[in-house]
Amino acid sequence: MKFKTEIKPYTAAAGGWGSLEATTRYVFDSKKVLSNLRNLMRVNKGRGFDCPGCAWGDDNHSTFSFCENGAKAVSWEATRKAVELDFFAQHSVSKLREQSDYFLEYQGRLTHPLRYNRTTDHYEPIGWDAAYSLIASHLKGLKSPDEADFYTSGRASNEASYLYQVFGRMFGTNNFPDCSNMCHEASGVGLKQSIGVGKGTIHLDDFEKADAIFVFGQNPGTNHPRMLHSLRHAADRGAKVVSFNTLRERGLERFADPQKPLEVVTTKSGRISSAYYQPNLGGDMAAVRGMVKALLEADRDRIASGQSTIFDAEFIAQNTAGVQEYLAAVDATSWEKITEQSGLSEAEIREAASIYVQAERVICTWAMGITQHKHSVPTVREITNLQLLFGQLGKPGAGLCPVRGHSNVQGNRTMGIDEKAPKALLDAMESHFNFTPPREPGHNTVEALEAMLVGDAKVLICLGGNLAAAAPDTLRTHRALSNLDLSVQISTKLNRSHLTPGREALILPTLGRTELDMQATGSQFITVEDSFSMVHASEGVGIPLSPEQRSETAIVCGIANAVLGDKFLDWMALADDYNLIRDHIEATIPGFKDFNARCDIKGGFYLGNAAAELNFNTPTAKANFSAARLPEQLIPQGNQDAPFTLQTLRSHDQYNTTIYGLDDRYRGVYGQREVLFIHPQDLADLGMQDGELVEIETLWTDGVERKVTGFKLVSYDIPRGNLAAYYPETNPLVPMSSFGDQTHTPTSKAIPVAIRRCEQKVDLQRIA
Ligand SMILES: Nc1nc2c(c(=O)[nH]1)N[C@H]1C(S)=C(S)[C@@H](COP(=O)(O)OP(=O)(O)OC[C@H]3O[C@@H](n4cnc5c(=O)[nH]c(N)nc54)[C@H](O)[C@@H]3O)O[C@H]1N2
Ligand SMILES: Nc1nc2c(c(=O)[nH]1)N[C@H]1C(S)=C(S)[C@@H](COP(=O)(O)OP(=O)(O)OC[C@H]3O[C@@H](n4cnc5c(=O)[nH]c(N)nc54)[C@H](O)[C@@H]3O)O[C@H]1N2
Ligand SMILES: [Mo]
Repeated sequence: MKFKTEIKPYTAAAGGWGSLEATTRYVFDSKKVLSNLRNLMRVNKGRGFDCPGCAWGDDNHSTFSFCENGAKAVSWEATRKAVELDFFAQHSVSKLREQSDYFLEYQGRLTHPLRYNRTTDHYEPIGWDAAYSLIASHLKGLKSPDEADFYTSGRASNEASYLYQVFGRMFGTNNFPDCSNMCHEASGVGLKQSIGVGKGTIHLDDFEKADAIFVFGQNPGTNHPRMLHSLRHAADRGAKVVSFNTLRERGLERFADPQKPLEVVTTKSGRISSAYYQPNLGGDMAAVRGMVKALLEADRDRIASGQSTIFDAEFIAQNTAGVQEYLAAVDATSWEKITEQSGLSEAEIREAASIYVQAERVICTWAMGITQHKHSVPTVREITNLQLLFGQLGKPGAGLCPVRGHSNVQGNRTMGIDEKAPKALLDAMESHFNFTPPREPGHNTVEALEAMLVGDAKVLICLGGNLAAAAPDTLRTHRALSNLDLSVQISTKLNRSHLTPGREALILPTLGRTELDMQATGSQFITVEDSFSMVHASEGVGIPLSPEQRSETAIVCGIANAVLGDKFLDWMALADDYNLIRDHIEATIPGFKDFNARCDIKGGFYLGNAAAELNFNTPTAKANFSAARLPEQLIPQGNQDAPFTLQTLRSHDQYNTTIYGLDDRYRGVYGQREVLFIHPQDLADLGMQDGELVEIETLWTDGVERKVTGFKLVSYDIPRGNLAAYYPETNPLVPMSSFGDQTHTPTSKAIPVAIRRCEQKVDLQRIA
């Protein structure tokens, strides 16, 4: 595969022609054009299937209910290309390891269960029953159930993930590491401490009522394209959209709506952000603290001149605890520290504060730019502090909105995929299923990897995902995975995790959400939960490529049955009829009353959110202000003198570790991924030029060398001293021991690094 490489600034708006063109290119590239299109038309409509792209809600207003990146996700899954069995006969695992992630997934869908043969270094076909028996013999042979880890990526349905955790707990462990541990963990932890519930408090239609929307550390143009519609409509009716992002992201600046045919034809684009601030990596807590400081000063001036307070005094008095300690912490934070740490000027921060205070109803959204830092929990809580001061909870058009990643990652948590499950969940499991669940917290993702490294974890089962590429510290992660006795990957496509087998390994090919799931009682649907706590039914339409592929739910039941038999549950009956699983969910998880009946509600049903109704399930029974100090340093620990801080992020042509293509259109990068964005003045100071190749080295405290080479410098609108490069190519640079306080989330947005010129120099085609 050869790609033309160039760097060419993108000048059009996000989401317009370019976007539709790209969508069709992907659809037509894959082999089954017509059924692909039909699939797309049904995404998020009627029963149909839920888009596997992201966790944004459904708006039901658009003619085409899909976005460019949703279309890529669907057609990538719906490909008719299959990895044939002779592929594995031809290629050894060691040989495949030399291939790129793009090459691996490009081979098509996995269609047959496979077992790794260590002697020949090849995967070989195995029958389903033999595969289940192999898993059972390993699990039953463990000294303790805690030697097993059950990983979940966020695509699994409510039904599959619910049974998966029931099985894991009946087996005897709480070891449920998941992708959320690397993603929005800080949102859950921070929000729970502040408002008693770890989820967003708003509905999708609140975007139609907000006067201002503050978007922190998020790139919706690429990662939540349907959110752009909400932002655009809000901007059109005069709401202010304020972005805090270290990079200038095209999708946040301007957006042409592909759902409005006229705009597409004229390429007329609307402005999205009314104001755009570029804080330092990790500088958002200081920026928000500064906004509050400015507002507190303004408030004191008003009070001194006999006017009323700008804060929502009544809300604060009735619903919150700890405001005095918080305001004291604000007073104790100097402007000097705020501007130094945020990288924003006092004038910029005061301007953002004045936009905020002029809005009656404010929504704050955020994603990985907020959650993948050492001090992410206090940052989430600082955003919450600001919202609490103005009573932005419990009213329409206002609230808190962590925008989730994987399409059902929020649902997975609701279903009990949680290594430190709340007591209520374990109690419900115990009384409903009549077994004694383990009570000790289990491994999160980093702890699971550490346990594998030292041999404390011996069996890993992965319900989706690609831990080998998604986890930090790639070399250590690979060593951890290959140290396992058995690694089981339930997957749709070939990926890096299949190439880091333990002593034994299985690949179990599964159906995707877009596909017909036929079981003994007929076609089954599953359910998912979006970022707005809406639960929807989803039913696939595509004909599976192979009769050997099984649904995730059926696979979980097959494994559980092989390990536990029908001692607690008739697993095979559950696999035959998912309605029965939903009955168990209804009996054990709050919010699912009449679950099966409510699956017919068009657009789904709302799970409810106590905090949005001003009921706070915290020890104080109030919403708690957090009086945390700003961190001493933005860089986690290690070498504080590191010349640069690197963030690792997503390009436009990828879904996490799935690489669809090598372009990042909105950032002007084509045909390549090994690029490093840098401020032009930093480039000049280094005596280097655009297009030169560098090696990037992490400066850390443990003496381990972490380096990647051959990254092409690209000057970009980014704060001085900050760098950006794509994930997963830069995962070797993220130390496993660098993670968020209280979350263990790898600090993927704050890696202290140095860069050095490499041998080769490449000329860049730069078109102004
Ligand atoms: N097409 C597509 N859709 C996806 C995904 C995908 O890979 N592809 N992944 C899904 C998943 S799992 C997730 S979690 C989400 C991720 O969605 P995002 O969080 O949007 O993903 P990232 O690419 O990591 O982008 C982080 C953004 O935050 C900014 N940023 C980084 N650090 C900071 C900071 O310290 N402060 C501020 N203010 N900004 C910062 C970056 O410049 C970038 O714009 O998307 C989901 N949707
Ligand atoms: N450096 C750095 N690292 C990061 C991040 C970052 O920003 N920077 N982001 C982190 C974040 S936010 C996340 S969420 C994680 C993502 O971590 P994961 O969720 O583990 O990774 P994915 O790349 O989403 O998983 C892709 C694989 O899932 C399988 N798959 C796809 N669809 C299905 C399905 O329907 N069922 C099953 N069973 N399998 C399926 C395919 O085989 C595919 O290869 O990565 C984290 N890692
Ligand atoms: Mo994520």
